[in-house]
Amino acid sequence: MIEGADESRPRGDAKALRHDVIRKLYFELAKFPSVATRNDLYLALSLAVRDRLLHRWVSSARTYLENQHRAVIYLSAEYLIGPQLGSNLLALGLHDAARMALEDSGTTLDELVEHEEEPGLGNGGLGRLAACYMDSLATLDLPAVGHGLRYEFGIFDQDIRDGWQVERTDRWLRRGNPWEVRRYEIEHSVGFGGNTEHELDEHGRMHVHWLPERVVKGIPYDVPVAGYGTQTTNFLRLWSAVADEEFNLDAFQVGEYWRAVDAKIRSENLTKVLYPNDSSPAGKQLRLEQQYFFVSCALQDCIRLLTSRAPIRQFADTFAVQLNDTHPALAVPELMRLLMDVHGLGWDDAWDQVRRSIAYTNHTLLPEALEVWPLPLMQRLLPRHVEIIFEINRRFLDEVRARFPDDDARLRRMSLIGEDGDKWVRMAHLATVASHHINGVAALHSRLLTETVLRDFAELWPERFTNVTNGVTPRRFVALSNPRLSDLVTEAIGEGWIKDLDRLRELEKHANDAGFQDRWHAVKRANKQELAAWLRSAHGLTADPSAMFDAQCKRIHEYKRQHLNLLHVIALWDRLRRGIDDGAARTVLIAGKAAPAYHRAKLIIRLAHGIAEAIAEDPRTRDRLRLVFVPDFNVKTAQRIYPAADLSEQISTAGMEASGTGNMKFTLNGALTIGTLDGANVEIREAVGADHFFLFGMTAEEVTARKRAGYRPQEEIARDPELSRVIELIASGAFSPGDRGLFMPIVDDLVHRDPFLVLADFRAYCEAQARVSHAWRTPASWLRSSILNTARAGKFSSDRSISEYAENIWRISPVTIR
Ligand code: F58
Repeated sequence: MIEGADESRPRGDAKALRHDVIRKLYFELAKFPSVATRNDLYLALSLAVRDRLLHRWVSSARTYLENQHRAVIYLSAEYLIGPQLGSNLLALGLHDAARMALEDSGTTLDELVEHEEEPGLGNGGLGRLAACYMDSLATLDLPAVGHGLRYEFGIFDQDIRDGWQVERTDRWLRRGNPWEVRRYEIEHSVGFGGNTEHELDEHGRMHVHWLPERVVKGIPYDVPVAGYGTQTTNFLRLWSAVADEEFNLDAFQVGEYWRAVDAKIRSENLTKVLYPNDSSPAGKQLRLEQQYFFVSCALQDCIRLLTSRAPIRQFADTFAVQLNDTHPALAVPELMRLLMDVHGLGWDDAWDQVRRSIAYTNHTLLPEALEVWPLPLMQRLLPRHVEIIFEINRRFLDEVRARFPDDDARLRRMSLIGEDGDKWVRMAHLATVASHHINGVAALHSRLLTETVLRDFAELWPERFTNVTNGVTPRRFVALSNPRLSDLVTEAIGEGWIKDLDRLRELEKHANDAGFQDRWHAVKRANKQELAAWLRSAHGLTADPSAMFDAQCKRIHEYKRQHLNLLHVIALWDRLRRGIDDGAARTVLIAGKAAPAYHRAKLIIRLAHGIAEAIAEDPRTRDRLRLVFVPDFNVKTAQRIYPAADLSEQISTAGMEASGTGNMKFTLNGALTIGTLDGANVEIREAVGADHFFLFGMTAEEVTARKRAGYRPQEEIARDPELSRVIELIASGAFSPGDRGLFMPIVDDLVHRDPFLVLADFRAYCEAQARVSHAWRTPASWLRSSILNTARAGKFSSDRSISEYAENIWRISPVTIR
């Protein structure tokens, strides 16, 4: 045993850091300073910072190991962690040291931070939430491991060509990834296919053997997650698939080299690429394989750790397993299988462990987003798991039958197996039946969950259902991305807010102070100038920093209604052409990726570009209105946009956005919201005050009632001449010169179906926008509202969310690292 950890502790001053950067250049990268590229310097600095992280990480691991604390096992198919250098420097308090360490190196810290390519291991809100939660878990000193997948290619990069989205593969690993540590000593085998054998032993007990047809090996790459202002450093364990045998020897010996290599390639395809779908899951076999692969690795890994020091029966006392949506729901049958078939527990004991360890978070009510897998596919791929699912279902339906006798319709609704001609495994039902708690992600969403998709379950087990409203990390989304605002806030109220976001409330006392408002304004203006300069230099786009920055950034989806935003932009443009100016110049920023197969979403992006061009070409309008589509929305671009926004667009059809988290990031950065009563908007409005929020549109109940009564979008057009004109402008080819048919699919759908009630909310939206313009014309009161938005947004810290999970769902408490 080699001791001496204390001598190994790297120092945090600029001189030591500089020394280490140079050593990393020499001994990790085989370069000397005068030939080092920017990437070399980025890697060298990151590796030097990583040493400092690893030191804390090792202390954390050691403390957890010695004291056997209950830990969170967060299971998520996605983690959208964003670039790591800046956030790790912030957590370690090394920003100034790093800046100084790079003096006369030929580069600057800002350049190196900008150079980093972010790991795009997620689609959108759900993946980013998992990353915020990992940050808060570490910051709150809660022991946690996040398990996920190490996709070789993350979410695609979005290029725009002639106004169309073009996808480019995300080769994020090509220049090296200094933040991961491969664990060579750990690997787990994951089986697929084959069949099961049942055998009675001499005591009459059944033993089941699963004989998989093929086996893939999972190897872990760990990414440290440092808490802010604490020693605690947790980690993400991302699993990568490799072939079980480097070569299939039999095939090799008979000279079939290609067949031998083929199996290897097939195994390694498993973790090649993230499915770029948001809201509707891909029903692809490979996706199911990915899901099973990572939960199996994660659970085997937990059991490996547990059984090295405690009996298997302590699983549930040792681990609180959280399912981030249903993507990891195979954890339920897999844990049953491991406990029974591998570790010899009986059904009841195994089920008790499952029920006491697993909890499930639901992120969507959209019917097309609820995951189901074809039963035959699952039977082929995971025969043993299907047997277990059937047995869970049999016992579960007996329980339902006992509570609700003679109610076959209910049994059919609740079964884990859906039958509508074909048979499906309903993953939300599987997750719900096994979980001690099921939560939605905002108050409204959690209520609707118990009234709609999981209604029968909530009736059966009301005590299991709860809400945890989402939150976002103030470290990345304020302290790191908005340094000007952070400095101003810290000067006014001290730096405690970064770990205790409710302290922002102390800003309220400055909200009426003209001097403070001026400084608040100066921060926003500088952020807007910086964004405008970047848009110009990186993309050749024009934004006007003296105009209101009106921003909508999120995946492109009809339910999020970017097209409602566009209809309003067209109305403004048309008014300007007719000499009607509401006195508020605007730059409307839209950003977001469309799923590659979601043609309507891609057409909406194309429409945005058509409108942007028409406005920019018209000398009567271009100085008063701009539409800018910001390409390739990801964590890095997000960090540029939130600090610069004046107005946040949260305009989904009520009842459809589970929570939203961008809404919180905008609010924290002092943007005012125009929004519907949907998701967490409801709580944001409650928190900041109705006077500082521009509300419009139907409620979720009104949406349901309206649809039930038979909604006819043509009637909306008939009674609203401006709406009629706007639709007519699109149909006439005003935004697609030479091709009147281009946007017809959008027009037709709005006029004849309009499933997201865009037209029904159009007038109310325009009226709310008129209130926005009116408010904008009185800067002092706008600034006051802006300050109050920030001051009252403390609730939306992910620290608050994680404290609620820890207390009410996981029952774990903080551990101080020695
Ligand atoms: C999002 N879901 C919700 N899903 O839409 C959003 O309202 C919420 O704030 C957020 O989760 C966090 O709770 C979401 O992002 C996905 O991206 C899935 C990816 C995999 C396929 C199915 C959708």
